[in-house]
This record gives sequence, structure tokens and C-alpha cells, in this order.
Amino acid sequence: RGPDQNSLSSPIAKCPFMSCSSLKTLHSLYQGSFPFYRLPSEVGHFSLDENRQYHQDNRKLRYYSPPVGIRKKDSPGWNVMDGYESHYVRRNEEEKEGLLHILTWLEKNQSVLGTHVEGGSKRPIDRDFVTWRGHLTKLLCTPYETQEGWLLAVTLFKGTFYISERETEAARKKREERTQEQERLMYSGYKFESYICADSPDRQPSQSAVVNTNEAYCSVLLARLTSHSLLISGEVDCTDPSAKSSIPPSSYIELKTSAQIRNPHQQRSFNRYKLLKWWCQSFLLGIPIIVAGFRSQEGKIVSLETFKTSDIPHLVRGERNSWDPAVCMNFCNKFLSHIKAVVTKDDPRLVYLFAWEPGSDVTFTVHNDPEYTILPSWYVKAMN
Ligand code: 0WD
Ligand code: CA
Repeated sequence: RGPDQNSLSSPIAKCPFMSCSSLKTLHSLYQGSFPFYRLPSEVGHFSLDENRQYHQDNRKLRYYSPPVGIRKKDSPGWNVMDGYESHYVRRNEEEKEGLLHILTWLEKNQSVLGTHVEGGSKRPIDRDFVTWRGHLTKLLCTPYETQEGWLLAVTLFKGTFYISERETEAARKKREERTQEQERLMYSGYKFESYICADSPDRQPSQSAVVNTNEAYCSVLLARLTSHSLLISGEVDCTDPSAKSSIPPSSYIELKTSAQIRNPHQQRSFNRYKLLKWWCQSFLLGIPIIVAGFRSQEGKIVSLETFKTSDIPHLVRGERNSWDPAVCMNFCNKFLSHIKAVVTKDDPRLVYLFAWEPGSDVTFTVHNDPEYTILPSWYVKAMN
């Protein structure tokens, strides 16, 4: 079988120095001081309703409403399996939305982000990178990840790099072969949110409402990592009406569930794997607080714990086999520079597909097959 007629061979792959086409991920290579990261500022938001329809408002923002009088480590006893059979509407995971909702927001908010011509360049979206926060979380975790690889598709269009994840074969297989037990665990995370969040600041959480994973509130933020300007969007669980600052993202709270920790081994594993992901995810958006519900084997929340995102690196520092937030950010910084070096053709139909598997370097291939396209034609038209 001959080579794929629709795939272009990459000019960089012909480079005599093979190292210039791949990027190493070994964590020891990224030690050093913490790179400059400008705390994100919110420029907008949107909501996805129960039918996954986009709305240019905050109708799906929820309000943090913990049980009154509950003290640290109290046991609320919530049954997070309640309603799994009867009150659960699941998003269709076969439908790959890619950057759809971010692009919709960009199309409706061009005026917020257009180039100031005196700056020289004329970009319709005056940012270097546009992506989901979840994609950056994966990048930040890469130097410490030993299980799951990733595929990130990148297109350079009118001076902005768009990064969109593609599901790997392994991830698809894992999703299709999820056990009932895993499905129930996923549900429990959403159910936990419904016990602690209200739909409006003057109401109480509803314990009997349907859990519908189509619904989401997403914040859109501007951030900067060294020389890379970013536009990131991420799903936000709730806002705290009693927060000291009502200005997002500092009023936002991330909610998490995790298995109850019963021994030092479980504590080490929690610090090494869970806290790494939790920190990366919330740090990227500037979310200051993570509220965790720990569940028993019977599916009850047995304790609540509040983490300050900025404290997490101190909690894990000095532990054997620990992780270092500077390594995460330095790797991400280098990867974004690598994209700028590799993705040089400004063409909305061209996709540079970066692939990584644990134990290997990041490599890439170039594609112009429509099957790979990440920017829909309506978006390209709107920006032209
Ligand atoms: O198309 C894709 N491959 C992806 C789409 C991958 C990642 C995200 N998304 C979309 C989702 O549809 C979701 O609306 O982006 C939105 C969330 O973006 P994000 O904030 O960048 O994603 P992430 O940080 O990975 O996840 C935040 C929350 C999760 O909370 P927990 O506490 O479990 O981390 O978004 C939810 C989930 O509640 N979430 C999703 N919801 C529906 N479909 C998905 C998904 N694929 N991924 C995460
Ligand atoms: Ca969450």
C-alpha cells in the first residue's frame, strides 16, 4: 500500500538534525525556575444547556452552597450514587466537538480580540494560541505521565495557533470498554456537584435534580506563558458568592471527588497523581480553591476538604518521587515554542498532528485530509 496521498511530507522531517523535529519529555530536562505565567483574566463566558446548545451568557453558572455549619472534615454522608439509574442524562461522547464552542465564542466576540494595527501585525484574533484548558492540563502533566499518551492537532490560521485534541485509539478503546463500576464513578463526581451547588445565589442545592452532563458553564480567559499569549477556555464548576473578591476567576471553585484515603500508601498516591492533575487544571485558569469530597466504598461522601491551589505544591514538596510545578510549566513553555518552530504554514486546511506516548519523544505528521481539519469552514469564512 502506497503512502497516503492526502498527507504531505513534513519539511521539518527532512531536517538532517532529527532532534529538531521531536521534543523530549523527560522531567529532569525541565527542572529550573518557574517560568513567567501571567495570571489569567476573564474576557468572557458562555453556557451549554441541557441539549448542548450554546448561549452567550452565564445561565449555567452555579453557586457554591456548602451545608450550613459544616466544619472541616465533617461527614455530610451524601449518597453520590443516588439517581444513577433514574436521574442521569449523559452527553453523547461519540460527538466530537473539538474547539466548536470556543470558535463560536470567538466569532461572536471578534471586537474584543482584534489587532490594534499600530502593533504591526493584523490578526483577527490577537493571541498566539487558542485552546481548551483541558488540553494544556495534559501538556503540563506530560513529564510525569506514564500511562496515557495524547494527540494534539494544530493549525496556524491568520497568525494564531489553534490546538485541538484528537482521541487516541487507546482512549477510544478505554471509553468503549468502560465498566459499570467506572460509569458509576463518573456519575458520582457530577452528583457531588449537585449536592454542593445551587442554580442561583438565593436558592439551596436540589438533591433530586437530574444530572445532565450536557450542561456546562465555561469561562474564557487571557493568559501569558513567557512569550506565548494564550486564549484558554475551561469548564468552571461554580462561583462562591461569599468570596472575598467577586472578580472571576478568583471567585471560582473547582469541585472534585476522590476515594477516601485510608493509609500512607494511598496518601502518597493521591499526592503524586491526583494533586498533580488538580493543581495543573486549576492553576491554568487561576482558580484559587478546590473543594474535594472523599467517598467511601459504599458511595457516600465521608469528608470534605478545601485545598488552596497555591498550597498544593508545598504539600507535595520533598516527597519521594514527587512532582515539581516548574517542570510542568517549563515543558508546556517549550512545547508551545516547538509548535511555533514547526507549524510554519499559515493555512486553515493544514493540520500538524503532534503525537506522544509515554517513554517516547513528541513527534508530528502533517495532514491536509479534511478528516483532520480542526477549523470549520464557517469559522474560516467569518475571519476572512
Ligand atoms: O472534544 C474533546 N476531546 C474535549 C472536549 C476534551 C476536553 C474538553 N472538552 C470540552 C468538554 O465538552 C467540556 O465542555 O471542553 C469542556 C471542558 O473543557 P476543559 O475545562 O478544558 O476540560 P477539563 O479541564 O478536562 O475538564 C473540566 C470538566 C471536567 O471536570 P473534572 O472535575 O472531572 O475535571 O469538564 C468536564 C468534566 O466535568 N469534561 C467534560 N464534559 C463533557 N465532555 C469532558 C468531555 N469530553 N471533558 C471534561
Ligand atoms: Ca470538577
